[in-house]
Amino acid sequence: MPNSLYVTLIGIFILTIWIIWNTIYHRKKITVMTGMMISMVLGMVVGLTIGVILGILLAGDLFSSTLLAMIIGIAAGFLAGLPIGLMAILDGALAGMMGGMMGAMLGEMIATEHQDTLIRVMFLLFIGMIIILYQMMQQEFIKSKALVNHPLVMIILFVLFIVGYNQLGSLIPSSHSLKNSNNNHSMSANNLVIQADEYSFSPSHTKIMAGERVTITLDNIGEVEHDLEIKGMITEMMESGTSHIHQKDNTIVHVHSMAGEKQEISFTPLTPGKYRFTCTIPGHVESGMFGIIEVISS
Ligand SMILES: [Cu+2]
Repeated sequence: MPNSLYVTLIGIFILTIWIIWNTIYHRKKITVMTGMMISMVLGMVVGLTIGVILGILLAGDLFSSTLLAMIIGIAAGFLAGLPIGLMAILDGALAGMMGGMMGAMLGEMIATEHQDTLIRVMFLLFIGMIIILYQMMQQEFIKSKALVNHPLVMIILFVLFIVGYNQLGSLIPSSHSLKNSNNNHSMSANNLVIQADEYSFSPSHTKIMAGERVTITLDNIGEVEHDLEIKGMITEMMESGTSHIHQKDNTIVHVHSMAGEKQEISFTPLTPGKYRFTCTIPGHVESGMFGIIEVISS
């Protein structure tokens, strides 16, 4: 797991514990209304944020991500409501459940290229909400005079944190590309075999030379049909080919294989760069059927 993701998860954990601790410590001074507000906000933001992260990490397994996110959201709302009473518990647990469910769904559905940004946005929203919540608690019952509790100081700290946080590297584990860079049988020839199954490509990271004709064989070893599409790569297409090539224009490379079949497509990539390839069968890219093809200048 990347360090930035650890920072995010630890940040969520510490802030949640901080709010819960404050609720326990000041429980005698908290009215039912305030307590309900605290548990509701905390349950909802924890559920949502954790839900989005789990939805992304466990992409393709909406059941587990939803269940886990709901449990964590409910736990946060429950614990924040516990010192106050049953009304706050109910409010917090339900908000946590709803947040977890919605977050997991959003995480599952978001396109791969936006996953990183979404986690960042959710985490910063989380911190923003916690700051507002804490300021509310401060006005209602904490009434601390300490300088760090001043809204302005908190906002400055928050902005400094945003700057630092955005310096951190990618949040998304890149296990796919790491795993497959070892068995790199793609560099060798102009014949590239990419295996497809449910739901991944192997190798998912591959390199080809610009200006050289390449043949990609899509070897579908799975149980359902798959395809491979590269968008945005300027190519010179070959006239001849197998029946399953649906060539739209010279910026789309598309090859389709039924279960257990092999189909190939030949083309000459012209522009160096990194291109994403995906399976366009509905739901497959969301489940992890994508990869990177690098065109290296010769
Ligand atoms: Cu597929």
